[in-house]
Amino acid sequence: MPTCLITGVTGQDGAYLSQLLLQKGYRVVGMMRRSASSDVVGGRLRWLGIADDVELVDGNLVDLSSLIRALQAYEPDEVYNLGAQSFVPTSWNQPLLTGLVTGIGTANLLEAMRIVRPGARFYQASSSEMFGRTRQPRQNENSPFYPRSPYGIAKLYAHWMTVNHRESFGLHASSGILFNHESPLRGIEFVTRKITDGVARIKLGLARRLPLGNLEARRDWGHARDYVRAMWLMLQQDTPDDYVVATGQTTTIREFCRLAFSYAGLDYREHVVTRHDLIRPAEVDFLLGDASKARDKLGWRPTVTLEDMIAEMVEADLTRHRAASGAVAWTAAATRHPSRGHPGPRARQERDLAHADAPDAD
Ligand code: NDP
Ligand code: GDR
Repeated sequence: MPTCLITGVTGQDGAYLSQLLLQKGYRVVGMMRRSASSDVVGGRLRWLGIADDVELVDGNLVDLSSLIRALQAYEPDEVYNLGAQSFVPTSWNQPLLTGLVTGIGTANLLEAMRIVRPGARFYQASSSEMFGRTRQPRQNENSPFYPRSPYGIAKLYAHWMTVNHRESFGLHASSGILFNHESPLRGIEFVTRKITDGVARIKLGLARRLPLGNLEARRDWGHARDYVRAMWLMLQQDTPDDYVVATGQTTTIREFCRLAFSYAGLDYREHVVTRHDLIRPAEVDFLLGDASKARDKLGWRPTVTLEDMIAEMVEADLTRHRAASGAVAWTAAATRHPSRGHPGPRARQERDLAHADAPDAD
């Protein structure tokens, strides 16, 4: 039975990747950083019903010794580095932390592998944010990088460290340059989930307005379940390499709003308001990925349409809010609104991080 180690196992992709690898017969070991709210933190794994099947190891990307110990203890065949400070707006408020976790953290893990487990295969979660202010109509593996945030810059460092460890030391290290991917397990602060959560709240009479920032930015959105399959495929290749993973379709935030609200029989123009403090100091205006290399070499293709993904996300948020009056659910969205009571500490923290992302409750 092959063993994998996943950093960022408590995040969206960590949960779906764990599910995929368990289905494929892997022993799945997930690295989890210590938290005072660990009962809430593992909620995505519980949502997928796999919490008891993933072995959790205490560790942190900024602590090299914890990475070395985890590699020594579990001797993984494959290591997936999904851990990061991944929210772009936070990276302007906490640029040094973002550099430390998202950038240096990757270098720590690569170094730990070089020392302890040089024969294992390594996946780095690189990002389309590295293309940033792109001038190319479609971005592929050869497109120039121009990151626009401390997050994008940290990811670029991590990306090149991955390439460099492959070329310098022969590590089987691959980098997936993934475009935005979403799901019902997406963090509430990211725009798609913020919108589907807002749609559900407005539909159920819990809110009337949804404040957003720039509605004209374009993103190439796919489904996380499809994208974690691409990660696994990369590590099954004889030769490590870098791959863009994207749908090849780009959509504005405005159009995403229109689709999500109309799915619930609502008109977004009656509910979405622009809040200027949600507009970023530097924006990535346009992303559209060309995943032909992943298609040709990995046989990877996306299977979920944007419309189907939006439907799945709105339905999940409606279900969460309907259930919220009863049991406490995994997410801030649910813990924040039960019976309009006080938000829990983690919900408050997430709301603050997202600049009071919750729709107006009046
Ligand atoms: P999430 O934000 O949902 O998850 C991030 C994970 O990283 C969480 O498990 C978090 O733990 C963990 N983490 C944060 N800091 C540390 C640390 N110091 N040490 C160890 N773990 C840490 O991200 P996604 O699942 O959406 O994305 C997975 C990866 O892919 C990230 O690296 C992201 O930057 C990258 N990416 C994501 C894309 C997307 O569209 N989703 C696109 C391209 C790249 P905790 O639960 O404790 O906070
Ligand atoms: P992004 O995702 O920055 O692309 O990074 P996010 O969903 O946060 O923003 C997408 C676009 O929506 C615009 N926007 C808003 N965004 C948020 N979060 N909240 C709002 O209210 C809002 N209004 C408009 C943004 O300006 C932006 O243009 C995600 C993360 O998962 C990264 O970790 C990953 O690397 C990239 O995707 C690919």
